[in-house]
Amino acid sequence: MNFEDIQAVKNLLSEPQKIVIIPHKNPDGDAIGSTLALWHYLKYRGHEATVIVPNDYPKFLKWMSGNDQILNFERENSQAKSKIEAATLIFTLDFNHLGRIGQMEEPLGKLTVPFVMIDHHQEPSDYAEIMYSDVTMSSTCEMVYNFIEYLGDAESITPEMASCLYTGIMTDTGSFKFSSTTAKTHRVAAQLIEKGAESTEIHHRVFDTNTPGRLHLLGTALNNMVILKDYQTAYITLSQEELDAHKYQKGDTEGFVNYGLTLEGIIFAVIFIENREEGIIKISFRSVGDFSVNEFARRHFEGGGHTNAAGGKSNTSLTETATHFESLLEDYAVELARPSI
Ligand SMILES: [Mn+2]
Repeated sequence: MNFEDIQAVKNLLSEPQKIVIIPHKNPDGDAIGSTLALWHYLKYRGHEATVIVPNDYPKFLKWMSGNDQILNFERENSQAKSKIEAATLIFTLDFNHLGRIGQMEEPLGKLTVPFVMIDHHQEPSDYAEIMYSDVTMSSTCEMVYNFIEYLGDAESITPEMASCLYTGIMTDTGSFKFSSTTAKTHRVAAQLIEKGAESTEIHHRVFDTNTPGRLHLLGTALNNMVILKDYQTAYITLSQEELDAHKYQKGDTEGFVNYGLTLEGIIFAVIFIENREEGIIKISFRSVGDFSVNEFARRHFEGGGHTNAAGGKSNTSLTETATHFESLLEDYAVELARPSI
């Protein structure tokens, strides 16, 4: 954030505001952790603040302090709408395009109040008056930590806020292993532990919450894995039938895509998940090294994200999508034949 932006935020926050804080649709650990930490902070600063999520999120994120105060735009629609209409300031966190918030795009598009964006995804659109956008950051939670520090308030970070921020940094860095993890990321994490984040407990709460159904579904996913050695690529398919057979719950397939990358010599991993209700195939892409799944997802599957992690979708069947995907790889033969790190 540059000096002017910091001054502008200080100005905005110098008077009590009615603030709505919004993460992207299908919020993950970074989205929930960053919005709740900022919510605690803004309340501490004397503002009226509300976190409104576009839709529901997995149970393993529902333990964070302030979770019970979050409004779900789908479930508490009229309450959420009136909060949005009354807002004097909007924060959007962990996304950079209003298309990422589903049905909430409509009421937000009508607002004339200032927006503040805090985000680390590529190619931000320009809806926000104040943009703290940095694609080199590990997570929005690391940025919210910086944001509070820029405002001179790092001292005000409570154990609750520290736990929220630690959660998002931990989940968005794949437990501090992705290439976006810097020395600074570790320093921020260390600060958060010093401020009261219980790292062991947070790991346990987020990662050790498997149900038998989820582990069996993982078994099916791994069985379905197709390995394309020539392209150093591995992909997984999961049909709606397979999800139903294992009593699929939201969040159950979280992290499955990463298993492909644990194979020796694999640098590109994908999972295709059928969603019959929405009539689409949801896709997650992961890579190691400089093969950009962001570009791949943008170009072929109506998606995007980061260089090494992106999402997308397809409107054809599961089999057609997988076949189409395989047919695309030829064009990337050179990039996908490079030696991995
Ligand atoms: Mn993030």
